Amino acid sequence: MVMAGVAGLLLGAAFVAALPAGAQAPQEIPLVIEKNRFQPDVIKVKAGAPFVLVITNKDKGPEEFESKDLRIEKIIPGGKTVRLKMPALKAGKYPFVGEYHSETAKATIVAE
Ligand SMILES: [Cu+2]
Repeated sequence: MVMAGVAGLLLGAAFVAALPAGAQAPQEIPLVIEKNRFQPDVIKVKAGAPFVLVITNKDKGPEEFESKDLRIEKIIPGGKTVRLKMPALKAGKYPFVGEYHSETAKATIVAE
């Protein structure tokens, strides 16, 4: 019964592949830009799990989320919310800035 064996394997593979998406949507973490600062300025995430930063810019002007370590640059228009999908990170600290106000807009993602 080779066919049954193959079908069983395929079903098993489909089941396993479907699990991560269905069982665990990536964690959503709110991040606010206000008065040219990030709030909070330390974001703790689980190492090895992708997540979504939900960034709301309460200022009038645009800001740019920029992390050299993560090679991410994303403009957040004034008054808008942008969802930024983040990759699974190894344990460590990942600083980022708001490039347009990098003197004040400084924060860190801590994966642990
Ligand atoms: Cu930039």
